[in-house]
Amino acid sequence: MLSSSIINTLASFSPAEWMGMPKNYSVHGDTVGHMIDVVTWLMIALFVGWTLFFLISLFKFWHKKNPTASYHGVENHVSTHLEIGVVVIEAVLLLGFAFPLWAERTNDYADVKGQNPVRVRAIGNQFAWNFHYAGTDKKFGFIDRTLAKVKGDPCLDPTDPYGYDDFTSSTLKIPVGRPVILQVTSTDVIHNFSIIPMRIQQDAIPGKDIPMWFIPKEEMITSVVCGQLCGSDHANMKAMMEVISQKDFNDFLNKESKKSLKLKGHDK
Ligand SMILES: [Cu+2]
Repeated sequence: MLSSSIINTLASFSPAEWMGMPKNYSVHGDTVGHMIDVVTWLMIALFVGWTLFFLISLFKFWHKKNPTASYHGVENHVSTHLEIGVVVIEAVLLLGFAFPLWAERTNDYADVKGQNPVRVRAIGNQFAWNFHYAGTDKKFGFIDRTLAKVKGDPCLDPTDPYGYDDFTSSTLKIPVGRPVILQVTSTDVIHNFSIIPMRIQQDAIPGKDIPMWFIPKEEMITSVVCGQLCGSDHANMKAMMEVISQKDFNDFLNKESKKSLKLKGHDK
């Protein structure tokens, strides 16, 4: 009884969260969190093991006790067995945890596209994020990357009517409980769009719109950061993300779309 309760306590303990990883807020996030925890346990074991080995070596091969060097080296095979053990654990992590998780994510993407997802383009630039919304018509205007004039430019073709109500925001606002597909891109160098509380990140590559998706479970406010060293001010490359109610999200869309139509002179 006691041993099973100890095992249960250990299994529910998250070393990654203990070391500062924020709580999970996405539907798929617990499986990713579990994998991060298993990897963290392995790293803790390796850290403790290597530290002990270092300390034992310091004392065992102390100069005073061993005035002449040994030319035979290690004769037993403990280190070989340990190395094989680590390789086996790493193979299990990759084949047993990472691959199935990745397969699940890519398989589910087809279903998510049919579940009325919210689509937003996340545009990285040195050193900020810009979020491009399709507006109330839910259709993005034609994107022509040769039109890029400023940092984080959504590169909208001004002659495409689908783009008239498109707008951009420096805060990422998304509704709770609905799949979100973010199309991640960049207008300069490679960045990485990283939402730690949603347990997801994706490289932002100039010239490509790469989708990443998740379903936020609760209303919350957090910061989204750049996860790829991208220049001198990389550490300050962050933006706010707000998970809000569907009603608040609709109000936000309507208000910003109207503003955009007015600004571009298409509000008649
Ligand atoms: Cu960056």
